[in-house]
Amino acid sequence: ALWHLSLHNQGREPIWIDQIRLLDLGNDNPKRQFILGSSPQDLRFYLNGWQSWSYTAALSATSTMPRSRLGPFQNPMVVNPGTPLFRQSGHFSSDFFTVLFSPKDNLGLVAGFLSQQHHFGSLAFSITPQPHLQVWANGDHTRLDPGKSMETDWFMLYPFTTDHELPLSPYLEAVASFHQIEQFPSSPRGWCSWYYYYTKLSAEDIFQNLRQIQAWQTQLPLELVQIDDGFETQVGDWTTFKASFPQGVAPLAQEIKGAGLRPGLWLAPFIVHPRSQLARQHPEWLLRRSSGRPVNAGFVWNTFATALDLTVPEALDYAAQIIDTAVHKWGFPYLKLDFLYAAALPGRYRNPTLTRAQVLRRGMETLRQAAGDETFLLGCGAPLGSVLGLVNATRIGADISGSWQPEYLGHRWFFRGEPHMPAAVNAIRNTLTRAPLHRRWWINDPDCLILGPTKLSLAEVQTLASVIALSGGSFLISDNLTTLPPERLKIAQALLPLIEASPEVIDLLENEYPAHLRLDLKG
Ligand code: 9PG
Repeated sequence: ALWHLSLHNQGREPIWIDQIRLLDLGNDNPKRQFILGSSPQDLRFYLNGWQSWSYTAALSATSTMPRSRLGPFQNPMVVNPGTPLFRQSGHFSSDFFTVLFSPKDNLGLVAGFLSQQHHFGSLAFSITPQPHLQVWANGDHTRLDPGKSMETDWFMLYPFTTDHELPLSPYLEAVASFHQIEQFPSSPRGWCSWYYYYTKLSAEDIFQNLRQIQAWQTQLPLELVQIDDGFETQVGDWTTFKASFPQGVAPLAQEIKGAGLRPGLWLAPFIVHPRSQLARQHPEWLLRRSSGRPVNAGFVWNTFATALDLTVPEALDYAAQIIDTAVHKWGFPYLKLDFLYAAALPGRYRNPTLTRAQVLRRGMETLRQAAGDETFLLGCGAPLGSVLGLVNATRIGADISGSWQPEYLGHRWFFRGEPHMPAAVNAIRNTLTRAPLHRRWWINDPDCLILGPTKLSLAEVQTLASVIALSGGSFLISDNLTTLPPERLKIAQALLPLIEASPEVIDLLENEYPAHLRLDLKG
């Protein structure tokens, strides 16, 4: 017996499926029903997480959505408040797009929004009481004039019946063309300070690693030196520097550039440390809950962070100023812009007529304008649909770490299975499940390689490094290069040539993509 998949608009308010202009289907399919195989139990659901770090995988229809057990510590960061987290098996949600697929019958359905300019689009699929897909644009205005109709984003939906083509391609390409994404730079190859030094970083550490990169220029030709978190006095206070950076970061940019390399800098322009000067001097720039307390942007840097309200013009100006300073005054042509979701938390915005998605999108447009078109922007902690066409690369998974499974302060048991926390296993999963986005929407950033001795076994280090290299995305080593054992350096030397291929070669490879490397939702 064949069963039907139907789109309907019950159960969640507000749902605008009737206002969404279905491409392809038009009025030809008034019942919006699709035959998707003989048994709902055979279906797979592709669950796309909201932002860079969010869990993404294809789940079987009888399984349960993974969710964090850390509640208000994690969820403000990685979960879209407008997308439900189901606890029952057979109930799933996804952000921006999804794929339903029956490997047994070789039938499937791709459903997704073309943009996130107005709303964070959400999708939910349940196999009971009968299999159905719900699609809605989050109605998240803090104040909506009654009777006023709201614009939403285009939505695309199509069935596929064969594995002779990449089923996601028409969707991914439609999204790219909507955002006029046409060409991609070559994938960055370099060094990043974070996963060895964390915030205990000094200007001297940057100099020493730079010297090592120069010394290895022939055996390991890197081109980017990216300074991560740890130079600023506090997250939010971007123009005051820690004692370990006595001259700030501008001389480092000079030095890196002088060595023929590209200087990169980490910034998190929308998130605010509660004990920063910024929070103290401009309490009116902070996004607040209805209680008046600043919003919770998640537990990071051992505190509950908060965020700017970008509908306060001075707050948005401040964020843009920092980008302008980093690019044009300090001399960084590469910026890693992190914790971008923080601009779109639920709260009492000064301008309540904008949706959270609009606030973030406008914030990102402003940052791109401040950076100029020539600057390489990497989006991190970024709701995927919101940065399309505005960044050159996007982090597509959780942070890697020196341990395979998530752990925190040495505790493992409590954090086991956490889906979005820093861990090699979480980074690798998303590198695989979001591989189709690479060079269609942006350059994928699978996060850094950690080569040196950690809790990871040598086999785990090799696995992590191989997955990163084969992804074709950014290839950044995050070790103390001056103490890296030669046999660990060899891993990077063996893999780097894969990334070095010119964009032309990569395009050619992709056009001739071997069938066995295609996104295989059966697997
Ligand atoms: C700098 C880091 C690095 C890293 C980024 C981001 O879930 N968490 O608490 C969480 C904390 C930090 C974090 C990601 C998640 O890392 O991804 O590469 O730049 O900030 O502070």
